[in-house]
Amino acid sequence: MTRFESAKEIYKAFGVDAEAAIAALKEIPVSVHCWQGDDVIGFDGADSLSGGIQTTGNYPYRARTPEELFEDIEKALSLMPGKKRLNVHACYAFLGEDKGKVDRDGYTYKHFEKWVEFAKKLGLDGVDFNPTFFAHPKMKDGLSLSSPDEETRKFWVEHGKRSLEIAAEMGKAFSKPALVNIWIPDGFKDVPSDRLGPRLRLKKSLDEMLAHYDKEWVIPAVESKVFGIGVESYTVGNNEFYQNYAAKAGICCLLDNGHYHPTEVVSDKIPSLLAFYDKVALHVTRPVRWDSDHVVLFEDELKEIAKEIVRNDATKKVLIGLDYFDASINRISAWVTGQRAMQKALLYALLLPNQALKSLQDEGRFTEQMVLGERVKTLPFGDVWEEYLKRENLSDDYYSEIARYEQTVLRGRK
Ligand code: RNT
Ligand code: ZN
Repeated sequence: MTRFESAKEIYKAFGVDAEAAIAALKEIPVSVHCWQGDDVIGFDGADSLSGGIQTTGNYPYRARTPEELFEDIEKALSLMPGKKRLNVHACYAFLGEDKGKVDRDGYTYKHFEKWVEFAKKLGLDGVDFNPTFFAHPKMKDGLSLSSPDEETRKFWVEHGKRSLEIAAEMGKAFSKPALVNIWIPDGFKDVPSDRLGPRLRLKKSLDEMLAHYDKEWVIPAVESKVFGIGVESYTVGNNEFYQNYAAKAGICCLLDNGHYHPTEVVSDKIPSLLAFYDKVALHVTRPVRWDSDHVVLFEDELKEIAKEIVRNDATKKVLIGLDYFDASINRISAWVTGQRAMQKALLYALLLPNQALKSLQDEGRFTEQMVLGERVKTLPFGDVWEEYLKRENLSDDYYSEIARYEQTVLRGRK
């Protein structure tokens, strides 16, 4: 009997079908962010990151050109199991001869066609898109969509509109809707004198942006945040603002698990939103003391997030995207480690006797619920994970391949 066969028997005794878990896992898309490979710099002119977010670390071999980034993404994706989408930011536009002539308010689908071709070549499930409201000279006093300067505000509204148009083409290209996530860094370092004005302007800007968009192929989402580096005192787009906006506008909320107070958890917010929304989007990250965007690891809160997705039958409702950027280690390894952690957490949740646990709760049998909850923590999860990797033609050792790639490809980049 193989280890997997033995594990299957053990899970069966708990009423869990390991084959069904593997089959279900294969169908859950995870959107892989393009921005881990180049420290969130992009192709459209920025040479550093700003807007309250920061990449730290000096590991060499950052992808400096579109070619290098594509090469690295291809390598990283080849080591990731499961169904994958690619998440592209507007600052990764291929401007070509438009460089210096067309700004973010004028980007069109043609500037992103290479991403779509690339994703198709790799056999991905689709592409998601993000307008980039940061690291750009048109940010005025740290504000974009909430700026009191009408020219600035309009510029960013136009960028948002272009982004929704671009995403519609991306959605059509795969016959799968594209998520368009709106995150802005707008906020103040110190105590503001007016907290409402910026929010009213943001509301107006979103209304203008979302007045017309392709409802068939685009899923707009808004991502809230509690604070950012340099904007510690006030964030325009906080949780209350966006949750109410999304509810009224009939769009989606995106929860980034680095964007709340340190003891607040996103796992508990998912079911609250599922009670009201058809879809909920996630940015899965790992905040360490702040929104540090560390590489996602197979940890307790990630397991809780995965449980909420799986046991609420929400694998089609919760749109999972990754959002971390670590420049202190091999960036390809960072990418793969985080994506695999997400996959592990989903498999872990799929292998739990969720129905039995729910029944115990409903019947008030809390002692047994606790005991069963503890017993299942030590089931042979690793053997099922190994089997899943084998079926995906992958090995648990992905580092050897990354080390080889570092030697043969990355080292030549100096
Ligand atoms: C920033 C947000 C945002 C960005 C990406 C690059 O705090 O999490 O989602 O990380 O858009
Ligand atoms: Zn995010």
